[in-house]
Order: sequence, then structure tokens, then C-alpha cells
Amino acid sequence: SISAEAFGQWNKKEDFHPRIIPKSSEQKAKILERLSKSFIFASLDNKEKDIIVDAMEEKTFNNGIIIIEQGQDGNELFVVESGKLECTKIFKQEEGPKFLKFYHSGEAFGELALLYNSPRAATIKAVTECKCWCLDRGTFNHIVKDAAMRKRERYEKFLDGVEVFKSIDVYEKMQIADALKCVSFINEEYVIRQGDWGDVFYIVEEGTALAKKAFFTGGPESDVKQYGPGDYFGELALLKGEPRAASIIATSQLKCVSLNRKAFRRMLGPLDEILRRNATKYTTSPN
Ligand code: 1OR
Repeated sequence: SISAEAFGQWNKKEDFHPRIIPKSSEQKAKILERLSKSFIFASLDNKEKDIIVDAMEEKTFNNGIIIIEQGQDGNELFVVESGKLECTKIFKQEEGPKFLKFYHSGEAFGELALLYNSPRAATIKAVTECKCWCLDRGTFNHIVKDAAMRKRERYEKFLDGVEVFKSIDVYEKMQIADALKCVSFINEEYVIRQGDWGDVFYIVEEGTALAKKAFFTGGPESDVKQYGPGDYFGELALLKGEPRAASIIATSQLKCVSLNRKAFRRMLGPLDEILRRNATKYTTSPN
């Protein structure tokens, strides 16, 4: 029931004694900046971010130190302040570790063990001297975990059905889920205006929309494309750094998820080629 749930929430908050590690205001500002780049913290409000900042502990690792070892238990999440780290994973014992990716400043790792109470899924090693901010499981559970899990569960199925994300692995899809924001429009509302500078990419979750384009300034607008659930738009301005090439207008109540330029850029690695290939279709078939 609602009251039991409310009591549960209240009870949880009562039990929680946030870890506070004293820091200079300079250090706090630095951590806040790092948090703003990391998707898993994206939907936190300022008060929640301050709690995270207080709980963070600075640790330095020498080149060659293994910070996380695949298969071990883990109780911390790390945000890179400086240096470079290497992530590897053993898929088959007989094949040895495979390189997955490097981590640089502003990126977070070690979230999976905390989100899913699972052993470490990969190994992370410092390949230069590194400074990291470490967040304890208790603070993570109380401030980040519930919201992040809800978001991941909510968008997992939806993202699976989005054609453009087909070739992206689950791990990256879940990071996209962390970064998504929900936006709604009423029928006939403009989502995008041709000629504006925009920095948001949209995927339709529910409803329909229409792209209209004027082929010369002040000229008449023609309908050029229709959108339904799973379709995306707004990527061209982000790929090309140009003004919006068409207007997008809701043709029903419209619900979209959006990624801002920063998140889009970070995701561009895996998506870039697909989006660019698809973008050539606009010029080869202008309806
Ligand atoms: P963790 O707590 O399991 C190891 O500790 C960390 O490596 C993990 O959290 C992630 O932060 C990070 N699969 C699993 N873990 C990964 C991956 C990954 N990449 C980074 N980590 N994949 C790589 C996708 C580019 C999927 C491989 C199939």
C-alpha cells in the first residue's frame, strides 16, 4: 500500500548516515564538474549532487595498479579525475583478457557491481598515474541506485526496439538510458524550427510528428517526412554543426526522449557511422 511504501522510504532515509569527507570548495567544484559529465549522475538534483560530492574520497593509483578485478566483490564506484585507465574483460578463460576501452577524466566506472549486486564484470587498471574520486556503496544506494535502476528498466525495452541502436551493445544502451530525458509536446506544437541552432536529438516514444521543409528562404513549406514511435530526428544539426534543416511538428500528443549535445557526442562513437550513413538518404530521396 501507499502508506507502507511511504514508511519504507522514510525508514530508509532515517537509517542513512551520509559519509562526509571534508574538502576545499575548490575540490567540491571540481567533483561537481566531473559529475556533470557522467551519465549516471545526470538526473540528480543539486542537493543530491552535494551529498555525492561530500561522500567522495580522493584516491591516487600508480601506473600498473589494478583498481577493479573481474570476478571480485566491489563496493565502490569511481569517477576519473586525471590519468588514463584500461578496461579489459575475460570472456573465455582460455583466450585471456580482451581490451574493451580506456577511461579518461570525467568518466565513471565500477557502477555495475553496485547497480546489480554482481561481481565485477571487467578489470580496470591504471596505465598512467591516476587520481579518482571514489563513492561508497551506501551513499550510491541511497542517492543514485533507485533512480538509475528505474530509468534503465523503463528504457531497456524501448531502446531495444529502436532500429538505430540495434548494433549497440547492452552496456552502451544502458548508458544511453542513463542520459535520456523525457519531453512531451501537444498536437501542432513545434519541436524543432528550421533555421534555429539546436543541440538536442530526439527519439519518438509515443505519438507522431511531421517534418516540413522550406527549400529556399521564405519559400513554401513541404511535408518531407513522417515520424512514429522508434523514429529519430534532430541528429543532422548535431552531426554537421549546422542550423536545423527542417521543422518538426507534433501531429498528435507526442512523447519523446531526448539526448543533449554533450550526451550525443559521447554516444557518437558507436552511433556515428550509422547516423551518417542514414543521413545520406535525405539527399538521395528528398520526396
Ligand atoms: P563493474 O562494477 O562490473 C568493472 O566493474 C567495470 O568495467 C564495470 O562495472 C563497468 O564500469 C566497466 N561490460 C562490463 N563492464 C564494463 C564494460 C562492458 N565496459 C566498461 N565496463 N562492456 C564494454 C562495452 C564497450 C561490454 C562487454 C560485452
